[in-house]
Amino acid sequence: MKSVLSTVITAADAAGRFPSSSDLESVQGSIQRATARLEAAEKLGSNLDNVAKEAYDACIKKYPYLNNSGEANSTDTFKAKCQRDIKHYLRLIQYCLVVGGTGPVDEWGIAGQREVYRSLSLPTAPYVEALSFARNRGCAPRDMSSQALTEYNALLDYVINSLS
Ligand SMILES: CCC1=C(C)/C(=C/C2=NC(=C\c3[nH]c(/C=C4\NC(=O)[C@H](C)[C@H]4CC)c(C)c3CCC(=O)O)/C(CCC(=O)O)=C2C)NC1=O
Repeated sequence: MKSVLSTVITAADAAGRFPSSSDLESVQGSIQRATARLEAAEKLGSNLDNVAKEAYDACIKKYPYLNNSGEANSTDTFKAKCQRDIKHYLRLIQYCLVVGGTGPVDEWGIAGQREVYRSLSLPTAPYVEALSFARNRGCAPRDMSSQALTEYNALLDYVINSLS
């Protein structure tokens, strides 16, 4: 799996050199943020079902047409899949917080997502709305420290951008 360390080492290796001091500084910076990221991972994990449910409710509220017959939130199966998809993204964000890089969401969430949604005729705007709701909902210090929230929000932004 990709992590901050393996990414830096692989890149240096591919260029046929040892990691430079700026490579190592970037690793060090990342390690210093590890406490904040692990806090965010833990707090998100303990509340993930609620965060996903709220995000789902917010996106359906914004796009109520999705409930219409034939649309993507019209059956119990579709509703469950929509909530599951949102949960997948949050779970992948949690993995990214733990490893300190975007590897998990790049590999399992973002690669190929457009093709999947296009082939299923799923609109991406509701995903953007759901994740944006989560993005604006998190509050420091109520939910986590401000450093932890910064790390969490950066990953939400990253996924939102990939879907926008
Ligand atoms: C780990 C990463 C990962 C992601 C992200 C993922 C997404 C994903 N969502 C799917 C389906 C789906 N996703 C939705 C979701 C929605 N319905 C709505 O109203 C909204 C637009 C949206 C929620 C925000 C629906 C309705 C389906 C079923 C579509 C169909 O069968 O036609 C499918 C097709 C396979 C299946 O039906 O399970 C994939 C691959 N799968 C993964 O493994």
